[in-house]
Parts: sequence; C-alpha cells; structure tokens
Amino acid sequence: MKNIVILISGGGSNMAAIVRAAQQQDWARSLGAQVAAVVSNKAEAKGLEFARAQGIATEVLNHKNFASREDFDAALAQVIDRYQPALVVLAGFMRILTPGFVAHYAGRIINIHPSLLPAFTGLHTHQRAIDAGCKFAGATVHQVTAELDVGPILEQAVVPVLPGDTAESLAARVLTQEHVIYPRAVAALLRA
Ligand code: NHR
Ligand code: GAR
Repeated sequence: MKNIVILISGGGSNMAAIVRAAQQQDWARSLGAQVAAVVSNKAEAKGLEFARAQGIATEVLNHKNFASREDFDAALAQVIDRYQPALVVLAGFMRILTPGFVAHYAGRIINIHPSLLPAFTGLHTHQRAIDAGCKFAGATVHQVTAELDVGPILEQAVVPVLPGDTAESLAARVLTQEHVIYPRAVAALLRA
C-alpha cells in the first residue's frame, strides 16, 4: 500500500477533501493507496477531530517545543517516516520547512498554495490579490522545494475576484476550488 501522510495546522478542509476522495474513489483498490496519518503542529487543529473520526492515525508535534527549525524538522521527519510515505501532502501546514527536510522527501512532497503562483508567494495572498486589483485569483498545487512556493506547478484553479470581496469571501471561493484540484493532483501523482 502506498501511504499518504498529510500535514495540517488548522481547519483541515483540504485534508478532509482528500480523505473523502480516497473513500469515494476507493483509492485502496484503484490506486493501492491510503491516507495513513494526519500530522499537525497544533494540538487544537480542528482537522485532527475529523481524522480521528475517520479512524486515521493522528500525530501532534508542537514546533514551540523545539529549539530550532532543524530540530523540529528532524523530529517531524521521524514521525512521518514511521508511515513510510509514498507522498507527503501539506494541506494548510503553516511552518516553513528546512532544506534538509525537503531533500529527504524530494519528489514526493507537495503543497497547495492559495494564489495563482508565481504571483503572491508567502502569506496573506487573498488581501494582496485584492489590493493589487486582480480580476482573478485561485490556488496552485506544486511540488515543495527548498525555496518557498516556487516548486514545479502540478494543478491550478481560477476564480473571479468580485466587487466587494474581502479576504474572507475570496478565501472561501478559492477554498471550494482547492477541494476539487487537490484530491485530483494527489491521485494523479499516485498513478504516475
Ligand atoms: N517549505 C518549503 N521549504 N517550501 C515550500 O514551498 C513550503 C514550505 C512550507 C510550507 C506552504 C506555504 C503556503 O502555501 C509551505 C510551502 C507557511 C509560511 C510561513 O511564513 C509561508 C508559506 C507557506 C506556509 N510560515 C511562518 C514560519 O515562520 C509561520 C506563519 C504562521 O504560523 O502563521 O514558518 O503558503
Ligand atoms: C487553504 O486555503 C490553503 O491553501 C492555505 O490555508 C488554507 C487551509 O485550509 N494554505 C496556506 O495559506 C499555507 N500557508 P484547510 O486547513 O481548511 O485545508
């Protein structure tokens, strides 16, 4: 079985979309793949409850308990490697990962970023798109490389920016499309 390990920090709706796709499309039979674990750097991440309710193993590793990013990432890799993942999926995971961590999972770690990359790398993408006067926004699934948000693009979805949009209303519109493209990108990689 190809194991998928999903990293979250919060709501976990992208994680839930992947778990639901795995169930509805029977990835165990069709792709020989399963979501083996959900790992959060925050104990209070809402997504952990959903994962537990689905019978998926969950792990919490608080980055504040580590002296350096290198120490946190080393411990994180130890936790992840217990599941021998074919794919590591960042889904609203909010900690920048060190080059050593990324190298360890080279070619099998992906992220979903809430902008049309290469525009708006980093944080606060929706407010920045509104402030720039963008008529369209969206989300990008990309391979994770040492440099933030610049790895090869795998999938994108576009949504309009509407008059009166706030960062919150735009984020919600983008998020519905994230739930479409992220499971699709994961399945495509497992097929490859
Ligand atoms: N790590 C690497 N090496 N490369 C990428 O492409 C990564 C990554 C880690 C996370 C997700 C990314 C996003 O989609 C991601 C891509 C967090 C931050 C950030 O500044 C930036 C980008 C992303 C995730 N994090 C702060 C930090 O100090 C903490 C912010 C917070 O806790 O709210 O790590 O946008
Ligand atoms: C998503 O919009 C995701 O693209 C974004 O956070 C949201 C997480 O939602 N990711 C980042 O901003 C990474 N820095 P979710 O927890 O419900 O999947």
